[in-house]
Amino acid sequence: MAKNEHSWNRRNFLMRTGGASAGLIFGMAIPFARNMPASFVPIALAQDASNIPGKVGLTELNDRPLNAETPAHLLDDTITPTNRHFIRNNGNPPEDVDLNSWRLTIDGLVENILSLSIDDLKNQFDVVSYDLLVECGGNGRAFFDPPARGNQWTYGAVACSNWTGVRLSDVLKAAGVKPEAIYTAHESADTHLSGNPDLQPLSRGLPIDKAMDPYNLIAFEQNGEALHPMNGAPLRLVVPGWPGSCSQKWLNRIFLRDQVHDGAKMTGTSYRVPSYKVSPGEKVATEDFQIIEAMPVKSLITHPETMKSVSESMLEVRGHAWAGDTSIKSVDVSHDFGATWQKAELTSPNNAHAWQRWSAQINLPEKGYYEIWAKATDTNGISQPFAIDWNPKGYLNNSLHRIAVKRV
Ligand SMILES: Nc1nc2c(c(=O)[nH]1)N[C@H]1C(S)=C(S)[C@@H](COP(=O)(O)O)O[C@H]1N2
Ligand SMILES: [Mo]
Repeated sequence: MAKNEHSWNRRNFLMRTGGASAGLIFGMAIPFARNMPASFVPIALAQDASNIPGKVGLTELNDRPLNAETPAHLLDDTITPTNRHFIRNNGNPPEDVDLNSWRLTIDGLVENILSLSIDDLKNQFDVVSYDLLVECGGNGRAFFDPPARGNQWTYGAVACSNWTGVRLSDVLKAAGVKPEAIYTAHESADTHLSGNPDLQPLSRGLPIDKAMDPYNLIAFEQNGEALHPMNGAPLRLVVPGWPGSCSQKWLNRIFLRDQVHDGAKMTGTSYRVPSYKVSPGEKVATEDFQIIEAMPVKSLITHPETMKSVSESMLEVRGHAWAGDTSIKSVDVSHDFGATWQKAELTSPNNAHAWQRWSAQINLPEKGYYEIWAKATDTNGISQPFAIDWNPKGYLNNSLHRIAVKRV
């Protein structure tokens, strides 16, 4: 909490002092100051390291439940190392996890109830590995104005690790989904923060069509090793393209239902947005909220690190871009507050649902403070917006990423 207050104060401080609009920042000239809108906030975020075992350089937002994000420049790898994969917990993770006695039950509206050990999964189904992107639905919430309650994620509640497991669709087929089933429901071994054993911290589900996407994995390995305990060891779902909450960690049960699943964090305003456009701060009735499905088009600048000083005029800028259930057509970058844009080079994804790398060489014409902005466009021609599409719980912020660069 204290850290969030700190960054809010810092933002307010920058807005109040108005240093940027005076054409100076950190004592440096801003060559493109004339392009900066009034009440514009230059980027300046403090970063804290945390001490979570097996994680390096994450910024801890909360310790109970544990929530930690990754600074953008530590997400520069094509495949996110496990020690940099963010953590989003809604409850208390299970302790003393035993790999050998772990069972995954598939029941509800199925022909055959299954109870599978991790070895059963490995022996009875195709084992596949994919690079799959997981992004929290609340990534970017910190920038909502008026603020939205919840973890104040900035940019780093997103990662693309290499996951190994079996296809969710193969396991569902083996169980034999009955025709009346329309939704999956997922349960796990983590416990509710209140300590009440009758409550679950999170139990999400998927419409059958999405559940049958061959890229959804029941994963037991992350980057070639056992899952990190905070990323769901020994078994989790990875459902790319949809909010991270669909990727149930510590998975021990999937049951099939003939109604939309109504487990913990499926109803009310959790992982839901108004079904129509609202203006910032508008009150919306709970019955007007709908479940978030595919995540929107987005990009991240992972190099250079924001606030870095560079001495050359030519600067390599790079990052990733992704778009829910579709892919990226182009990425454009600007170094003059959006007055002009240049096309970045873009690679194909390693597989469907992986993020795509992009890079650009940018010419900074003179010494001073610059911002680099990146804007991705998906294959449907939809681009990232400049302004946040505000909603009460602060979900789906895909406004374009900006970093600060000082040419000295
Ligand atoms: N069992 C369980 N699964 C969970 C959660 C949780 O709290 N409990 N959090 C979800 C949310 S909201 C997100 S964004 C992702 C984050 O995955 P990660 O912690 O491995 O990065 O896990 C999801 N799976
Ligand atoms: Mo999330």
